[in-house]
Amino acid sequence: MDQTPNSAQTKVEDIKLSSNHLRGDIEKELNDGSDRFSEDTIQLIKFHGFYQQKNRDRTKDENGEDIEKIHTMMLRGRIPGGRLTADQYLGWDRLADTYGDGSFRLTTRQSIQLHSIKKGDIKPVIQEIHKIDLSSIGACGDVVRNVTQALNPSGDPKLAQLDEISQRLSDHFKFTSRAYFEIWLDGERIDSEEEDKIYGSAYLPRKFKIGVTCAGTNHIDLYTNDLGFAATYDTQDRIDGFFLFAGGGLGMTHNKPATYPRVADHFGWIPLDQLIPFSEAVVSVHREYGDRTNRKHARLKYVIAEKGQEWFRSEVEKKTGVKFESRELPPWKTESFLGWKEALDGTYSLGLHTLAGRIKDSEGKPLKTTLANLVSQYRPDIQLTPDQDLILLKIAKENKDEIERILTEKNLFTKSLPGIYHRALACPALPTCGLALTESERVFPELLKDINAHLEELNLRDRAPVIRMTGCPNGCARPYTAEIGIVGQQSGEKYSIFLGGSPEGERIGFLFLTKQPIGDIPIVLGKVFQLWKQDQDKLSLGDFVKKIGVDRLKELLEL
Ligand code: SRM
Ligand code: SF4
Repeated sequence: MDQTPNSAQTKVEDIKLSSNHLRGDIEKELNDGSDRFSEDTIQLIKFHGFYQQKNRDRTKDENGEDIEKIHTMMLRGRIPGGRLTADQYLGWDRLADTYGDGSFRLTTRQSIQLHSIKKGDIKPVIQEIHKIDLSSIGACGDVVRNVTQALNPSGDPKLAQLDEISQRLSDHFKFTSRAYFEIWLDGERIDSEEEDKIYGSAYLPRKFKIGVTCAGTNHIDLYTNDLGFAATYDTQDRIDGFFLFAGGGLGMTHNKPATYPRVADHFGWIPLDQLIPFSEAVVSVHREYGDRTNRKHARLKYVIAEKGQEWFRSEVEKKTGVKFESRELPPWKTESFLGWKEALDGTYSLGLHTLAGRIKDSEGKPLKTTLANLVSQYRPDIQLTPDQDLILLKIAKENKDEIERILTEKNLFTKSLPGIYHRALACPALPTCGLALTESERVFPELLKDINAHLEELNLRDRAPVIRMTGCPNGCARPYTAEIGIVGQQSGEKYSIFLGGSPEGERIGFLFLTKQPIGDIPIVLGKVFQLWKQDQDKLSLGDFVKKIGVDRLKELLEL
């Protein structure tokens, strides 16, 4: 693979190429006694699954003097489809106490993040994760990230076949460098290594995301992925192929129209045996044509948007030697996974809403301890969800009432959760995210409470829209495909509001207002809800906004 350095390329490209297959100086710097890695090494540790961060809250000591920021690490797991055993869940839970800040976080890609790990503790953390048969390999960095997968609360055998599919994709795109095993797991050292057959020595120009689901069900927000597969089934209910989608991605920069969120295009149907060849072809189009001179423009979505769908289709067909088949895509109709569901084998599952995925104990809500106790005692399998929630699976009927009693008593479960909470997401933002312009996760509960008050007042509780919030325009909680997206824009808690995404996530919402102070957001949304309620068509909020358009909406609201 010709991936020689070129002067126009970004520095990250040089760092990858000269890293000796992702080793760089990681090991040397790990033992240098400081709390941080160097700028170059910061780029490489991402491939090993962790980021260097600073706590952006801590600026002064008790005497009011500026304090030097302590660096800590945030580590993310590779957990295809968010599937965990009870022991694996408990492993993460323990790590949060031993090495983290006593909490962990379920992510929007069905993974787990541990924050506040000291540099010197990264190695034991990775070793502990290895002991529970998991890793953090390629959870971040310019490679295929955690593969997401549709949820299966009722043990549906059609959906269960996706376990093998997401695992196969995840394994296939795991980088082959032994660096991870050498550095973190004291694996055997080898003198020379062949370059990665999929990634080459420069890896991808940027991150790459894959999600798998079955046609008609969109828990994974399929259209936001670089590559998405929606399975179809033969007459015996066995997967026989996939609709293939490519070119989704959400990152943008405010006021820079050259950057934009984009939903993936549907390219047609491929048979089951073409899953890996087509995946490789799409990844290699990204590798070959992605812009290595500008990381803000390096995602596959820009290649497809600029070179065109027909160019992309023919490029992929040339690489695979197989043509996409044209088939009609069935409509999306995604069922909620929250609450109790009876599974086909007579056991039960419980979909539990967590609000922004933070698993911690807080006053009056001992979520972390209660979950750990329940998982230890009843040993459910677990599936993490792309909505930052979790599903406890395979609960025996006789334990159902007791589990519900415990969770209800601890204020962790209610059968009457208002609709606005069901699919609400918020990214971590401050204080850990170095890119945050505003708060998100920490202000979200209060904001949702105020927004919900308007819905309740207007009797719209059962028609509540999908709402998501982020602390910057990168889109980690996928605000642009939500019906309401609130996106951090400026310090001082000023946000852009996007409206008009669809409940099933097939389109990008429209920019409605900019630089809105957080306190004004519920008020303005309350006014939007009033207009929506008067509409005779009884559409979802997103479809209503699309129908009348944001400009007309602003006119009607005199904004
Ligand atoms: Fe993200 C960067 C958190 C899903 C788009 N994302 C970051 C970083 C690592 C900040 C950084 O680079 O320093 C954030 C760490 C914050 C912290 O303190 O924990 C971060 N992203 C997250 C998570 C944890 C948000 C969450 O609420 O769960 C999600 C982890 C997913 C996982 O397990 O792998 C997460 N990020 C996403 C998604 C949603 C998705 O993939 O479904 C997106 C939008 C889809 C996409 O990729 O386009 C997303 N994250 C970004 C971007 C913008 C990329 C771009 O194309 O411009 C960045 C910035 C970057 O990469 O430079 C980013
Ligand atoms: Fe950080 Fe922005 Fe992602 Fe939120 S959306 S986690 S603020 S990068």
